[in-house]
Amino acid sequence: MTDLLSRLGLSDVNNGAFCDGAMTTTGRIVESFNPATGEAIASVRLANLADYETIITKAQESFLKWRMVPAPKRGEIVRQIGEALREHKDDLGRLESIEVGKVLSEGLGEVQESIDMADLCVGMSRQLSGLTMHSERPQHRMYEQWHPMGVVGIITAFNFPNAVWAWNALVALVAGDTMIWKPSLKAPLTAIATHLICDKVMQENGFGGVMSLIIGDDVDVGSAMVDDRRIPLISATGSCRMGRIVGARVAQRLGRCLLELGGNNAIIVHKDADFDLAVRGVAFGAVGTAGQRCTSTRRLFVHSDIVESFTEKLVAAYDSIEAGDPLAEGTLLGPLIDEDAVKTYEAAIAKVKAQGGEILSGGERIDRPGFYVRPTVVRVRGDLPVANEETFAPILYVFEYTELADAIARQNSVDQGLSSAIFTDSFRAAEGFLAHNGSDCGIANVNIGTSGAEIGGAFGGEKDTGGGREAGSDSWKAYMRRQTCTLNWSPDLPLAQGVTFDI
Ligand code: UN1
Repeated sequence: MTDLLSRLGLSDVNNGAFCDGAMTTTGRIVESFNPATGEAIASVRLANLADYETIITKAQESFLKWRMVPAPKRGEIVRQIGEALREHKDDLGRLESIEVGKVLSEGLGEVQESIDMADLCVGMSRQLSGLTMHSERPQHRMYEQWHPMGVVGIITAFNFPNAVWAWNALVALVAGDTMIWKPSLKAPLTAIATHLICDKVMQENGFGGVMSLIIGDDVDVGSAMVDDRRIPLISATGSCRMGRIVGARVAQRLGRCLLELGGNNAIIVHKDADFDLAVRGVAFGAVGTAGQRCTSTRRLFVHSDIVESFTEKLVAAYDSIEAGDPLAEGTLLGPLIDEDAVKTYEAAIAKVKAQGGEILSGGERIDRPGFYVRPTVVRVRGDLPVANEETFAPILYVFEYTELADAIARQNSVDQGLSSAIFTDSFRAAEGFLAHNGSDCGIANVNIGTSGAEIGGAFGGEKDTGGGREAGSDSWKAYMRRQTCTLNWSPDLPLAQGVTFDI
């Protein structure tokens, strides 16, 4: 362990702020725990408001230089960041498994997601293109161009402590922005290691200060960032509760917000679904990452013709899943992040029982060190209000339906709108699910579960999920400012809309 930490530039007690190198922080000490054992890994001395002030000043200064670097040259530096992440993939993925309890293939997969982002952003750096329009005036030209925006504030959650940063940071880099990253206090070591790997590349290229990291409390550092007019864009990933606060505060100063918040994602298993495919898709969506993805599957709507046989197969699959050491080969189920998460799981199970849900599998804490719970399947007949809540744990609520339209309506009936899926071999059912009156989510899949999206698409969702889009497609537009330009190369000054003003 000590070797792994030192290879990643970490020590027993780490500074909580980095801007063109480590800063010396003096705040309270926060320990990061291995959720599989409950043991401390290493700790961080938190940063304070004075550190924040140093960082924002430097981020603004660095912006003046960084924005003038041609985008493809910025892309070339992002290519080098991708290489550095490749080089450290194994160590970083392992650290993530240790710090947040993801099974190793998911820890490595997350670093791969960041590498994929780097590759995407290299190409993106040559494609930040605007439209041209035809002017109504003779000898005039109209077009749109995209400029770097400034300092971007990136707030991330514990569950994707590497890739969600990369979704934002690498796009912001090619867009010409500088950035301040505030990670979750539950996964600070992965954040420091990620920052050190990537910022080394920035420093070697003469651009230290473009990327910075601040680990501090929400009440001072988080608040300062959210309210700071020097940060034109805050991109925040986390709970709906957090997003409501951040969204309102940023709106108060008329700043721009990119929110990627909770989900209460459902899979519909239609009567003609391929059973094996559907069981695997549902199990990965609901049990993978111990149900701690914003895209985790939380609700299942199964056609009444197959509900008994499908549920039986699913429960058999659940019963075969053993919890284990996230680093051990073959482990499918790791721990929840901390004791609070176990309490939240137990509180939800208590509500299930009180509200009349039938627990078919799981429903309790696993008796071993760390924060393990049994993945749980709940059969719902009638109403179960707790199923409308996003519990960040592996609890799956199974409903039955007869009409597809009804299943889609019930799927859409929750507050969040992140991810959704249908398993079917019917072309009509699939298209119906994807139609304007189909799924209301930002992500809608056919014969694929709700989680594990590729970075090439825009990622995010509607309603209480916050409406933001990160990662691929044209998400880069959120990190740049648009400018509409009209150029007159005629000897006259005609006015638009036929207005005359002759003096
Ligand atoms: C998250 O849980 O916040 O689609 C992100 C997925 C991953 C990202 C999840 N690519 O499940």
